Amino acid sequence: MTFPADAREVEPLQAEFAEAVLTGLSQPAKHIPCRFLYDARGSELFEDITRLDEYYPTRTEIGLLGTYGQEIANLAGDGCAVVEFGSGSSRKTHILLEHMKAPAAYVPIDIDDAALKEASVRLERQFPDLPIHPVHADFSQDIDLPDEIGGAPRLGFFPGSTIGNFNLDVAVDFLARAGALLGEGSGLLIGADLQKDLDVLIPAYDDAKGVTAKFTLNLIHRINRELKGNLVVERFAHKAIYNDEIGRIEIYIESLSDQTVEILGRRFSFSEGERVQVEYSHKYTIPQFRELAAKAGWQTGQVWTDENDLFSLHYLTRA
Ligand code: SAH
Ligand code: AVI
Repeated sequence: MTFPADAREVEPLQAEFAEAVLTGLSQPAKHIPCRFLYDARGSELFEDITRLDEYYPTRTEIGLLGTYGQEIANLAGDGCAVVEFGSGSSRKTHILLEHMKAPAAYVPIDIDDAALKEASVRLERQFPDLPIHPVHADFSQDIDLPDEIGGAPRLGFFPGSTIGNFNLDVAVDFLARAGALLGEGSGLLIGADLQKDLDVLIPAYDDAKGVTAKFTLNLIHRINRELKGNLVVERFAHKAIYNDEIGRIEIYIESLSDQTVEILGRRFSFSEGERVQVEYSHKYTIPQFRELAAKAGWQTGQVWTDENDLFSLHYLTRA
């Protein structure tokens, strides 16, 4: 395995965190971009979410990959370099790799270095002959693929419906940049969560054990630790609502009282009930998602769904 120099070193990432928090909390509608939810603890908590009964996306997508893995591998062809966006624990990747014929390399890309390294070491043990080239980077910025993968055909893999965490226009922009990065003739296997009844959707983002709340509120601990914050976590709450008009879950940190806090020596006031938006999770219909992919220059092809129409996996190609 090769660990190239981080595309963005730790210091700039922390400066970006400071800038995002100070700017985001100065706006009339307070917000912090969701990528900052994923420090080492955030990634662990996300893993705990994926194992909750209420959180259907992970097990459903794993089921789809198991059932249709061979069909997917046949579409991708032999000798592909698999490039995974937001790889996290890479828990789904082995299912894909096991079906693929002579994959040329695996390139996991993630903003959380700890998760990236742990997953790469684990996959290296599982696939000792597969070259693994982890890239520690923010995929919302321009990134380069490692030179080592050379001219191998590329299969992008973007599971989990992480695409849903982008606003719709940002999602189109991301898909267009991913297309340019992967290049002509590449494929992209992408998971997209589907619209469904609220009695299934809401508990997936507001579970009985409070794990999702811990994941959201971990951002407060991160602010306190990394940005000299003095926020008292018990004075805030996790709030998940469904925006029916846009078709997305919206996650907020809600202030439980009027209060003033300090971050990096600056004061921020919150009124009781005021919310800081920290994540969106868009839910699509299949035609909506295909339209979004087409807008970004991808050709839409096969779509696989589970028997309850909870989740969809799309195979896109780039001419
Ligand atoms: N692919 C895994 C993990 C999804 S969780 C799955 O399907 O279960 C989302 C992952 O994307 C996390 O590992 C997080 O660290 C990563 N991530 C979020 N925003 C990112 C960004 N802007 N750049 C790179 N990685 C990001
Ligand atoms: C990573 N992403 C696809 C998750 C989702 O379902 O939108 C993040 C998440 N946030 C709370 N629960 C899960």
